[in-house]
Amino acid sequence: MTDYKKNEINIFNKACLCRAFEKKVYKAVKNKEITIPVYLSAGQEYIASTIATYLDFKKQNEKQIFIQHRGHSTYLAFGGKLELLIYELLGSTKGCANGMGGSASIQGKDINLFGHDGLMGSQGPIATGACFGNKIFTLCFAGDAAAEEDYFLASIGWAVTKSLPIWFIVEDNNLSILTEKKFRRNWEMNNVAKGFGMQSFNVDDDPKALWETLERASLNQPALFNINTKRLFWHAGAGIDNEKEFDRHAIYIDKYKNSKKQELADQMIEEIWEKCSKNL
Ligand SMILES: Cc1ncc(C[n+]2csc(CCOP(=O)(O)OP(=O)(O)O)c2C)c(N)n1
Ligand SMILES: [Mg+2]
Repeated sequence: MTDYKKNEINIFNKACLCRAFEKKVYKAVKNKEITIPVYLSAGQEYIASTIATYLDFKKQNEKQIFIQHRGHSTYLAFGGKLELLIYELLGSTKGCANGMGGSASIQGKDINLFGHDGLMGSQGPIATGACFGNKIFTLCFAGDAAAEEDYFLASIGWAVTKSLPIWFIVEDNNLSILTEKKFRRNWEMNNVAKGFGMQSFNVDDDPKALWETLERASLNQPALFNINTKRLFWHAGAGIDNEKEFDRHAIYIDKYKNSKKQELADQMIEEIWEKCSKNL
């Protein structure tokens, strides 16, 4: 059995948790239990679920993670505490960012995950600077638009110049709010990184393809992964731009339907959510 095959079910389990969470948040926004802006990551969960499972498998335990606004799945897939995220979205001081960060700026102190400040792409120089300072293996997540920012590109240059152990993960949903890449630029991130002399890859968020791509990169060298994905819901809030959007998770729900993992995750989230909301 390949390493990927051994781990596919672990990736699927994480994706079920992420999906269950986002479905619940969607409902909570609709019924106005949540009133702050939320950035749902449903549809994109195989990126974080695959990378987190891969790094667990490789025993790459020491790491620091920098994210941006669409980060619920990243937080959960890397082991962030579920209750703290629920409290955060409900505005409680018990939340992972003391109820002050909201969906856009979640923090994961116990998993070394640093939330975003709101300036698109700022996590590029911040993650690179942190990695330059402490040399801890670093993951820097960014959207396809955030990664376009000049300071983000300069960070890639510095990371490669100093051979830092940092992986840039570009979650390329082909959208900056509603503007597709083709209206914004005629170049691709992986080619820019390659121009800087960095290992770089362009791959879909298919977990097997992504796993095999991760295996080609070195954990102690800088790399950039441009990962093509699709968000299922609006940029912010609970709504659907395009009903016919491809949903990768549906393939795995069907493949593992006997496991009932999604139903179990949905039920678990409902129960924990209910407990948290009565205990703000
Ligand atoms: C410097 C800066 N410019 C513009 C914005 C407004 N803004 C917030 S999110 C966003 C789009 C982000 O797109 P991307 O990085 O691809 O992430 P996605 O929402 O697609 O996951 C924009 C333009 C901002 N926050 N910061
Ligand atoms: Mg985008």
